[in-house]
Amino acid sequence: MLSKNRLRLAIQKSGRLSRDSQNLLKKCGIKINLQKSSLMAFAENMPIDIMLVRDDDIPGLIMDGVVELGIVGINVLEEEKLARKFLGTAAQSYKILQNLDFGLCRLSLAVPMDTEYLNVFCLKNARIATSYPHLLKKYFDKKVFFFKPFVLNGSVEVASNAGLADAICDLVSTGATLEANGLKEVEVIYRSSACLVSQNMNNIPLFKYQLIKKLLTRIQGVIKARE
Ligand code: PRT
Ligand code: ZN
Repeated sequence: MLSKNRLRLAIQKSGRLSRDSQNLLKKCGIKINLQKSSLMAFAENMPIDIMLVRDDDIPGLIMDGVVELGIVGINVLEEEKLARKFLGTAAQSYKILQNLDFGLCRLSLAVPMDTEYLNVFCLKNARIATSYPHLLKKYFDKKVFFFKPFVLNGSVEVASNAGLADAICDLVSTGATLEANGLKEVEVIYRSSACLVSQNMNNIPLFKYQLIKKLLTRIQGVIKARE
C-alpha cells in the first residue's frame, strides 16, 4: 500500500531515458534500491517512491494525479496533452519544472533520399507515417493543406521503404537511422528533451511542495555542475 506521506515520481522503466533518469536521482543523493521486475522502488533516505513505467504512461499518471512528479520527454507530454484536448478529456494540466540535459531529439519529417523536395508544400496529399499524430496535425494545421497521416508505434522509418508512406515523421537524434533507411530529414517540427514535470502545484500538499522544491534545487545544481 502506497503511503500518502511520500512523494511519487514516475520514470521510464527501460529505454533511452531510464539510465539518465536513475543517474540524475542518484546524483541528487537519493538512494534507491531498484529491482528489475518491480513497478515500484523506494528511496531509503528520502520520503520518495519511484514508479517504473513505460514513458507513454508518465504524462497520464501526472495529469490524472496518480504521481506528483515525472521524468519524461517533452514530446510525449505534449502529444498526450493534444490527444486529451482532441478527445475532450478534462485533465490536461501539468507544469514543466525543469528541462533536463538528456533525451535531446527533434521530431522531423523525412522523405526518401531521391525525392525532390523544395518546401513543405511538396507534402500536400502525402501519406505520412508517425507515432505522433497530434503533434504532426498541429504543425500541418498552420500550413492549411491536406495530408494523410497514419499511426505506427514503432518501425516508422521502414514504412517508406515498404511503400506504405510518402514521408515519415519521427524522432531524430544523430540522423543515422534515417540515413540507414535511405531517408533525408526535410523539416524539424518539434524540438524536445527530457524534463522534470509535476502535477498542477495548487493540488499538492505543503510538505510535498517543499520536497519538490528541494529536489528541484538539487537537480538544477547537478545540471549546472555538468555544464
Ligand atoms: O518502452 P517505452 O515505451 O518506455 O519506450 P519507447 O521505446 O517508447 O521510447 P524510447 O526509450 O525509444 O525513447 C524515450 C524518449 O527518448 C523519447 O520519447 C524521446 O523523448 C527521447 N529520445 C531521444 C528518443 C531519441 N532521442 C531517439 N533517437 N527517442 C527515440 N529515438 C529513436 C527514433 O524514434 C529513431 O528510431 O531513435 C531513432 C533515431 O535515432 P538516430 O540517432 O539514429 O537519429
Ligand atoms: Zn514509449
